Amino acid sequence: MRMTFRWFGEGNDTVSLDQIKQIPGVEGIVWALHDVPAGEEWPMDKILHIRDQAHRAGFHIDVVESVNVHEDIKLGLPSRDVYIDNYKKTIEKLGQVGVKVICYNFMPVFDWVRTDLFKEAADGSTALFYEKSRIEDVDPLRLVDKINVNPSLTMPGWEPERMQHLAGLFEAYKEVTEEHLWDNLGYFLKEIIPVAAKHGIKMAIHPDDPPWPIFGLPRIMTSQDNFRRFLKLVDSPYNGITLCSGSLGANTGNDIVSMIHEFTDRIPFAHIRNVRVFDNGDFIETSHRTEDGTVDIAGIVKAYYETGFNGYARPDHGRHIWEEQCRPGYGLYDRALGIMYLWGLWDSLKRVEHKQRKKVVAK
Ligand code: CS2
Ligand code: MN
Repeated sequence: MRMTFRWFGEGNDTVSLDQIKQIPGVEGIVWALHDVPAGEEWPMDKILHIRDQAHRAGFHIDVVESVNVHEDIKLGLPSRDVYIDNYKKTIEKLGQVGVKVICYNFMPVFDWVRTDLFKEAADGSTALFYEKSRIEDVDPLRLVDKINVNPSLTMPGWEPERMQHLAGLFEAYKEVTEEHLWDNLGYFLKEIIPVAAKHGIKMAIHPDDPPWPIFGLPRIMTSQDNFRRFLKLVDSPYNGITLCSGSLGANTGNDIVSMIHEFTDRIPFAHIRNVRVFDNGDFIETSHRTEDGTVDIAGIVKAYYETGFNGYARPDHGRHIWEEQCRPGYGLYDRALGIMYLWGLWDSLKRVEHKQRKKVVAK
């Protein structure tokens, strides 16, 4: 398990590279050019700028999250070919600077969706929260108005520019079924995977978060069956998964341990975090500790250990604790605690294995 930490870049993150350096065992940052709109080719000078900063701080830049996919590609519009071409050029450039994994997602319109970014827990910490009824009963276009009056609801994928086009986007997606989305994903993969393979880059799709359709928009990266289907779209080691335990874990029907065993050679990147799912379908993000949520983090780390996982991992979202002011879900403290929990589990598995080996040798 090669530990990494997401960093949003200078001026765009409350956490510094120097702080990340003090978290034990972190070897690389997970990065992106957050100011380049989806569909545009990434400029080399900006890529090199981040690379140099990371290298100076002693980190590698092997993992990019995310190179976002333009809506026209997901919609399957004729204009997609231009955006796919730009995507290929970006892959090529990232290959030139030694990137090994590109994380992306294929969620229509929105990235992860929550109803509360700072939901307070009994201990005074706050965390990202999803209140099912608030999403299900809502007309997304009316939700946009609510967000405008309450900026704390702002989420990735909810940028003001995007909001302006929201009505048009919903109109465009009206006719798009899950099967269309599968076709459009297949088309995209057949174009980009050969380019990624040529440059030694593993593409790693992120599950939909939450893993079910919202606002009447189709979502397909949601379950073990669908990931199995996804991997067959292009059966190549360069077509892989970012296995995000928190996203998939919001549906308690998802058996993440089983997914790790089944998809073992196709998981170049692991997001490890916990959530607590309530009986009514609401969920809140918790500490990484197994007991605090409904996701079996200990079982997941054990599954990675047993399958000889040698890919990249990162703690995913964290709570906001010790009064830290930070990007929602992306503070320093709780993610650092998460890393230490993951190392604790990992190292004890290693220790047990060595002891068992010694016993066998002694016999
Ligand atoms: C989120 C997403 O759960 C997560 O990791 O932070 O924003 C994620 O980065 C994207 O969906 C990946 O493309
Ligand atoms: Mn994730």
